[in-house]
Amino acid sequence: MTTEFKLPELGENVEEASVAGLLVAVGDTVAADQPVIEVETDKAVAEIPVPVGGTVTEIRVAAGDKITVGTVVLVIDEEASGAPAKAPAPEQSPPAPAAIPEPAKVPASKPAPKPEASETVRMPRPDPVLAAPSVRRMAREQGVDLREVPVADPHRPVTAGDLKAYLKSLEGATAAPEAAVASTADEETENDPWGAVTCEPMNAIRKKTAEHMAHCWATIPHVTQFEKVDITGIEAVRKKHGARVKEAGGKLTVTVFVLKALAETLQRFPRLNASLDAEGEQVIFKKYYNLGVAVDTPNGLLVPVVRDVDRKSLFELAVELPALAARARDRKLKLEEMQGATFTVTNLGGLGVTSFTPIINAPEVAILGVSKAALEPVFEHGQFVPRLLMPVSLSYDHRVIDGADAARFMSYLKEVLEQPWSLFLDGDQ
Ligand code: CAO
Repeated sequence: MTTEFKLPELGENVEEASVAGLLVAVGDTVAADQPVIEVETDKAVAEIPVPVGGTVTEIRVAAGDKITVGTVVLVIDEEASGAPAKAPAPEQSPPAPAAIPEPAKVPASKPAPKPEASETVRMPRPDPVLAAPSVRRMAREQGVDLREVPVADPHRPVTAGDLKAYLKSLEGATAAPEAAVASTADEETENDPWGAVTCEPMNAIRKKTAEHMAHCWATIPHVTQFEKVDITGIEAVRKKHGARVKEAGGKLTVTVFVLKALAETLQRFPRLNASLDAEGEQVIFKKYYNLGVAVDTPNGLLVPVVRDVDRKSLFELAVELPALAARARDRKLKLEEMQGATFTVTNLGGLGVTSFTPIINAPEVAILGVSKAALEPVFEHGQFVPRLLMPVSLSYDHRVIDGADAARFMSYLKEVLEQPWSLFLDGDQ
């Protein structure tokens, strides 16, 4: 049975996305829930999994395409699941061996010589040639210029099948394609004029992060203010109630308190819960408190959003945050879970960082960085006492927020974080 896999709903008001990359090729066997395509909206990059397993028999989109919800992305033959790769449909077929020019034998790690000219390779090719990241990587590791891989239709992406056929034609050895696939796990060592280097292609998340960070850094006049917050009281509440939260599947970490305190502080200082319109002429004040939380994942930085933090109890947040972070790390986030933030918090304290200047996540106008809490002697009532102090840093957009606004915001946030929290574990503030 064949199943057409269509682009699913991506989130509220998101109808269109561009294809950032294809993670499979025709002939690949996929499992249910395996990500097969990376899509990008103006806010995020996400990998979209297929609901069923089988063999990919057709791919109907290419990297760079703009597609809408409901577009058929690829076709899966469910019965062929686990079976050897099936021949692609005729119109998608890689060129038959006869169409491949007679190759010269070359070592797999050396750049391949250009094949003899043929009808197939002479056709105009888009530049850069379309291909999934996995195919590009395989080509790079085999020293193959993708423009040299013969394809029947130059406007569809070069598939792993095309590349394997080309490699096979070059090497004349049946083991070559398998060797090519296996070697994709290794990094290729090259030399620049000063020594050995290895190259790693940036994945879609990394590319999006790079682009977004460069935009934020270059366009927002940042100022960062620093403060130290006494979280000795928070630590006591964490110790007292941590086990209860753990039983409910949550984790009562300091980030949870910071989220709650931020929601309270942002209500008092609406200028920091705002954005600047595209023309830079209006400040848009948000009446909701959705807080982005930077999560460090094996694939790069992701910023899922905890919604309506002002309406949730500490307890609820302590259950929601680790689940959200786990979904981010397992690549299970939906696009809409990364959209709609009004302010972002980034906590590097758990990683031992003692201070840093976070970059504002546009279109937001401020971000709070949290660093590592440590016991410090504090002079109180004529003597030094040990207190747990946590450094925080607020970066703000100086077009919208003045230094004095930010100072008042920080001072209030400190006050909220230093309040007796145990009163609020279950209830809303
Ligand atoms: N000071 C001291 N200890 C801290 C701390 C801080 N500021 N923040 C967290 N910790 C501790 C926690 O208490 C926990 O210790 P225990 O397990 O002993 O209780 C440990 O560090 C790990 O915390 P956590 O990561 O499980 O939970 P969290 O709620 O504090 O953080 C999250 C959640 C998602 C923010 C975090 O896991 C994460 O990914 N941080 C990295 C964010 C990041 O990459 N930012 C950079 C963005 S710009 O590149």
